[in-house]
Amino acid sequence: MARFFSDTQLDDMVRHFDLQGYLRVENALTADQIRCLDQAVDRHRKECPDDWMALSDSFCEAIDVLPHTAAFDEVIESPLLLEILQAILGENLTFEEFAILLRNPTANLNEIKGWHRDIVRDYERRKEIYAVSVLWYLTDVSPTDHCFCIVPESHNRLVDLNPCDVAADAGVDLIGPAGTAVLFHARAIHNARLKQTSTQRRTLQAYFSNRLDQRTNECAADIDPGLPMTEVIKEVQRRGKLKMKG
Ligand SMILES: O=C(O)CCC(=O)C(=O)O
Repeated sequence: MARFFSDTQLDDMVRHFDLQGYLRVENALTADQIRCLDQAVDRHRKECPDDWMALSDSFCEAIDVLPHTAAFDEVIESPLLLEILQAILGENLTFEEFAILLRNPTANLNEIKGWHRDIVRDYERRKEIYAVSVLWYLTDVSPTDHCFCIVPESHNRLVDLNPCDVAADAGVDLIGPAGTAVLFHARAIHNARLKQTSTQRRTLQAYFSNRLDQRTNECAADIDPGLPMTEVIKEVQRRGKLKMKG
């Protein structure tokens, strides 16, 4: 296998990820890849308008993308990212889910999701969450753009922190130029920090896990399969918030 990083660099990245619950990798995509992927996002919006869900006025997401196009396969199969993911998750690394996330300019800075952990939204089941999520920024995310933010160590040392008790301005903003990848432990408490003057942020997202562990879609397993996906996502959020409040 091609080696993008030395053993020492990989060890440092794994140590940072294990301790903090996240890792920022600049230049995870080339300028050519960013351009092609950006065009693929535009194509998907035009050709599959029904795949897109508006979850709030800033948040628009497409989750059933892969059956329609192979344009994003190279991101999921990125040898550079797989090298890091394998160092973190081991030989049983497996791909789980893919989505496109758009964060549009908005005057409403109340983020719909709020501080949360992914997958099993039930606070009591937080220790079951073992997936790693990767966000690839297709647009520059400057300090004045909507950004992903995270509470360091909340996947591990601060695992008993309840998302309901996290102050709105807490956490670390993860900004970076287009092409930056952000890896985070799905158990780490995170959110989107919305900014008044943001341009549209375009992000690709994939979840990876260990193939022997629980699958990431288990949290929606008992929800009526006839419900539109927007409603399923809202129901998962609603249940999670209820559980967090006890
Ligand atoms: O758009 C963002 O930065 C937040 C994403 C998020 O909350 C999630 O992936 O669960």
